[in-house]
Formats: sequence, C-alpha cells, structure tokens
Amino acid sequence: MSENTGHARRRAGAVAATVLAAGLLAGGFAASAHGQEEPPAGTAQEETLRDLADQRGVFMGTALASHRLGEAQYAETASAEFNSVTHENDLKWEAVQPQRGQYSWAGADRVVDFAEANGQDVHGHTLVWHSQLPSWVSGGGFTADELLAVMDDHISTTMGRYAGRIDTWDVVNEPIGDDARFRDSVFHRTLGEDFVAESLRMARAADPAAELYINDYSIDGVNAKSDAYYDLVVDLLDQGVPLDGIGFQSHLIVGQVPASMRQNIERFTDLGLKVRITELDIRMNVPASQADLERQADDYREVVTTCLEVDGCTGVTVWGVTDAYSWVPDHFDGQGAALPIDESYQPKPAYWAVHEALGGTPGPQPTDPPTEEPTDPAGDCEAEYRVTNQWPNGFQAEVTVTAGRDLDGWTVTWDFGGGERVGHAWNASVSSSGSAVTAVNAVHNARVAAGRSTSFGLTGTHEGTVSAPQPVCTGT
Ligand code: 9MR
Repeated sequence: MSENTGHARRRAGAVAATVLAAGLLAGGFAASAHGQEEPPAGTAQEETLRDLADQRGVFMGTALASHRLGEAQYAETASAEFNSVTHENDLKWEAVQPQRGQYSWAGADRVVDFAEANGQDVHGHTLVWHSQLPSWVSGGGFTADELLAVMDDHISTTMGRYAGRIDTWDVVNEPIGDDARFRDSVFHRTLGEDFVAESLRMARAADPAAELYINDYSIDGVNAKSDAYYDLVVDLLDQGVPLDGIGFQSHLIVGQVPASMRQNIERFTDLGLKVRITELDIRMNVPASQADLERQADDYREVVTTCLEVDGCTGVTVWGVTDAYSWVPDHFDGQGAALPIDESYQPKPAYWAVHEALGGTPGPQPTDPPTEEPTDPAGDCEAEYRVTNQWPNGFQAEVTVTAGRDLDGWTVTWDFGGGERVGHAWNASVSSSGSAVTAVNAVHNARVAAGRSTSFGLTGTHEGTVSAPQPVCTGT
C-alpha cells in the first residue's frame, strides 16, 4: 500500500469516529438525530478502535462484504475503526472458483483494494473448507491424486494472486467437528487426516512469506474439541508441517466466555504458534435488554484483554461492522445484537469496553437513577473531581457537576498541582493554559435542573503525581 493514500483515506474515514462520538454526545447508545452532527467545537475527538490498536501494535479487524462497500456509513466505519479486514464470504471457494478452472475475483479484489486504499491488513479466509464449497469439488468423485491437484490449483492460484497483499491465511477451516473428531468432508473422505498437512504444505509453496493458520469455532476454552486441535497441531509440528498459528473464531453467547480461554490461548502460544481471535461476536436474545448489553460489554472486554495479555495472541477481529448485517439473526432464531456497533452505527457498551481494553476511554457510563435525595448546593453549582484510574504516565478522571439552580450552561475550572496535562475529554469541551483547566458543557448536557447532576470525563498525562484539584463551578 502507499503510505500517503492510506493516510488520506484514514482521515476521511475518521468521519465515522465523529459519528460515533457524536452519538455518544447525544446522550446514549440509541440512534438519534444528533448522531449525524459534528461534536461541538473544541470537544476532544475520541480515538477510534483502530487508533488504539495501531498504538498497541495489535490488529483490530472486521469482516467485510464487498457488496456493502458502496454504503458510505459502512465503508467509513470499516476504515475508521479497524486496521485489518477479512472477507466475510468473497474469498471462499464457491465465490472464487465456482466452476473448475473459472476463477472470479471481482468481490475478493474489491475488499483487498478497499483495504489497501485504507492502509489495512487483509487476513485471507479461507482456502480448504467443507462449507461454501462448490458441488464440482464436493461431488466431483475425484481420486486422491486428482483431489490433491484440484486443491493445489485452488491454493496456489488464490494465494499467488494476493501474494504480498494478503499476509495471513486460514488455510484450513473447521476440519474437526463438534464431537472432537475429524469432520466428514470430501477432503477427509478422500485423503484422510493428511489433507490438513497437504493443504498447509501447498500453501507454504504458494506463498512462502505468508503466515498459515487453521481456524475453528468452539475451541476458545479448554474442551474436548480444543484438546483435539492441540493434539493435531502438536502432531503437525512434529512432522515439520508448516503451520504458524491457530484461529479462534469465538462465536460466543453472552455470559459464556470460557473461564479457561487464557489458559487455552497460552497452551498454543507455548508451542510457538500465534493465536488470532478471528471472528468474534457475542450473541444474545433480541430485543436486547440493557443488562445483556452490559454483560456483553464485560464479555468483549474479557476476550480482548485476555488476548492482549498473552504474548503471541496478535489481535481480534469482530465478525462484521454493524449489527445490521451480522450473520447471527439469519442463523439463530431470536438472537442478534452480537457486535460492538449497533444497527444504526451507534457504539454499544461493548464498543466502549473494547475501547477501554485497548487503552482508550471507557465512554459514557449508564446514568444510575438517583439513590438519595438530590443535593442542593449553595450557589450556581458544585463540581466534584474524582480520579477513576491511573497508570505510570496517565490517569483518568470524572467530574460531576451538581446544579444549585436551574442552569442553561456551566463552566468548571481548576488548577492542576502536579504537572498533569489533559489529553482527551468527553461530554465537555476542555481547554488548558499552563496548569489552569477550563471545562465548558457540551450541547447535550448544558441544561441541568436544580439539584440534578451531570458529569464529564477526561484522560491525561502526569509526571509522577496525580493530584486532587479543587474545581470551581460557575453557571450560566
Ligand atoms: O458470515 C458468513 C455468512 O454470511 C455466511 O452465510 C456463512 C455461510 O457458511 O458463513 C459465515 O461466516 C462463517 C465463517 O466463514 C466461518 N466461521 C463461521 C462463520 C459464521 O457462520
């Protein structure tokens, strides 16, 4: 890719981050008219998931459908939020070689071109899979030698076309079934278990520089199926078969992130393999309850944090840009809402959980109903400053503004005592002059009724001390 092109597209794509941030500023996760507006001038722009992943040197990916790339919001969100893409369907055998020897690259190329124009990596999905396999292969009646030739042609042609442009591949997808035994397929029936090793050898020959993976679902925790994979990959490595990693698809159900996920990732990375989370989504019954959305956020946080904490777990791809186009509702009756961005391209609690796990802000917290009688401060308003998190060079704080009378706007000022500097802020416009900081309400939280509260947040840097400033609040 060209650096310049990538950079230019990157800025254009940041529109989506603005939409997401503005959705947040509009006061919630639901779609709202404000969702299309620019945030108030001076409001700090939230970093996107992509920004944060880039800073950490990990991938944060999504699955793309070529036929959606003409939709501006889809394309802008995909480029702003993700630094890696996987073809959701366009690179599968039935799409690429529907008839023997007749290759069809339009959809696959479109996704690769999009990724290159946006400076994104592409993960190749997938080469040898029992599903979405054209009937000329599955019902072809090939001998072992013939089938090997058919596989070699498909692998070498497909990987060869994208050599240098697609650097990682799911060479074999889902070879083991839910019963932890090799799945019945034309490949297994004709070639036995060796079809996996053969596919990997062909892939290495097709593009020696590419990283080669086996990919499957329901192998996220330690269980009979992941044990079977463990045995398989130990065997492959013992035989010297080229294999670089294993993909955990991670199609999960809310509240069911396996407790042994970390241990499971580590046993594969201990073998010298990489682990990728390749297709993460976390489904629930719909319409989604707030409690499930919060639980889902915890689950997303756990998966992303677990991956980031293990050396050799290289990143996370979520299986789609928006709930509007997720595969889940079509395959699981009454379920959906599985992705971090909702059907209206608004960030869900899961989005902010991933944001936070990647080192960003946690986004807006749900407003708890008041549990006590509202306080009634003297004067216009009072502000309470609370440090909510801190780390070696940084900190996060929340400031609560409580109105003493009905306010049409408010300003909070304070002085940092310890050399702190504000980095990002949300739900207020924050500016600094030396150690003096001024925070002015955002549009959506300007009005505060007497006795009620609103809050804003910020992250910043420090030089060793995180002080507890005394903020002063003035109402307008
Ligand atoms: O998301 C894909 C969906 O659009 C297709 O209809 C489906 C058909 O098999 O495949 C989905 O993607 C699958 C992926 O390629 C492999 N792992 C499971 C994914 C979800 O089914």
